[in-house]
Order: sequence, then C-alpha cells, then structure tokens
Amino acid sequence: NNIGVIFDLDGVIVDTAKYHFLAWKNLADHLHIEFTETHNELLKGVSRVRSLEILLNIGHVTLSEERKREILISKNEDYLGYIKKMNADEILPGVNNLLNDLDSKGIKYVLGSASKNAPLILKQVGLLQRFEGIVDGNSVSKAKPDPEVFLIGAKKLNLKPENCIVFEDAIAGIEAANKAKMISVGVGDEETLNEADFNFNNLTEIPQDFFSKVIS
Ligand code: B16
Ligand code: MG
Repeated sequence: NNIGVIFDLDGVIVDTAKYHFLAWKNLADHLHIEFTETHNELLKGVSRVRSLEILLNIGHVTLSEERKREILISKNEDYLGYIKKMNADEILPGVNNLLNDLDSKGIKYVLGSASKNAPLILKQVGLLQRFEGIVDGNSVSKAKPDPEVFLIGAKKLNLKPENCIVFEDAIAGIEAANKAKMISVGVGDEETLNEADFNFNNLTEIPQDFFSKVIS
C-alpha cells in the first residue's frame, strides 16, 4: 500500500488529558497557582517541560532549574498512578473499528505522540502490539509544532510525508503535520482545529471510503 496513518495518542486514541489535569492540578495547588480545566487546554499536545513552563507562567511563579526537575518527576509519578489503572475500556469511540478497517485494507499505522509514557499507555489499553512503530516523546529532540515526530513516523512507515495521514486533536499537532506536508485530520472541535485539511468530531465519523479518496 502507498499510504499510511500516524495517530496522535492523547485525545485521539485515549483521553489521558483528564489524568494530566489531575496531576497538574495537584501540583498547582501545592504552588498556590489557580489552575482550571480551561488552562489545561493549553497543555494538550505540548511537551511535559513546556507544560510546566506554561503552568508557572499562569501563576507568575519562578523556580530554579533544580526545583523544576524535581517537580517534573513528582508530577509524572502522580500521573503514572492514574495510568496504571487504565484498561481497554478507555479506548475512545471509533478507534477499534478504524484500526480493524485499516488492517483489512492493509494500511499500516504508527503512533506519533509527545508523551514519554506512550508505550506504557498503549500497553495498558492493549493496543501496543498493533502499531507498526511508536514515535514518542523519547524519540524526538524537538516537540510539536515541530514536524520531527511525524517525519520519523513517515520513515518508520517507509513512506513519503505526502502519503501520510495524521490524526491529531491539538493545534500544535495539526501545525506539525502541515509543516511535514502530510494530510492533517483534526479530531475534535472544528473551529479550534481549523488549520486541518479534514475535520471530524471523533473517529466514529470517518467514512468507509475516506482512505481511498483522501490521496489520489
Ligand atoms: P508525558 P499527545 C501529549 O500527548 C499530551 O497531550 C500533553 O498534554 C502532554 O504534556 C504530553 O503528551 C507529554 O506527556 O508527560 O506523558 O511525557 O497528545 O502528543 O499524545
Ligand atoms: Mg493529542
């Protein structure tokens, strides 16, 4: 097959944003920073280090590099507590059907996520073995909106970027896909993701003939 798919993880395959929120909120409370679900939107698709910078900016708090490192470790430990309780029930609607459909069409797919915990999360929900490859926060030197994560994904698929279709829920991810010259599919709010080539509310909405029509 001459096309392939790259899936973002958080917001496309599973909703881990709610666990990131709980962990960041816990930390924000400790630092006496007011942190809401609206603020949490700013962290979607953004790296862990950058997320902390955004949180500290919200609270106008400055910390030493050493303190930031400690905080990032404890935030992640807290987050992993939630991740370790995840199971296949948390796979988002439409995901299993879409992966089955891609398998039956012989279209390969890889993961392209900012998360350093991506392999663990996929393992928890029983999807790790299904992907042709995993590109995560450990494999890249530049975070989304830099296209690096998706360009490595294209290499794993052995495909040219223009033959890759990226499913993303975050603005930074759509930007990264567009910069990589891939076909970008926004999953979620169409107005927020208006730079995407295609938009769907969730993966149940992808039409059967989408993949045969999308690249001609
Ligand atoms: P971690 P994605 C992203 O996942 C999340 O959307 C973002 O909120 C998080 O900060 C980032 O992963 C890093 O995650 O702390 O687990 O390394 O949407 O790129 O799959
Ligand atoms: Mg995401």
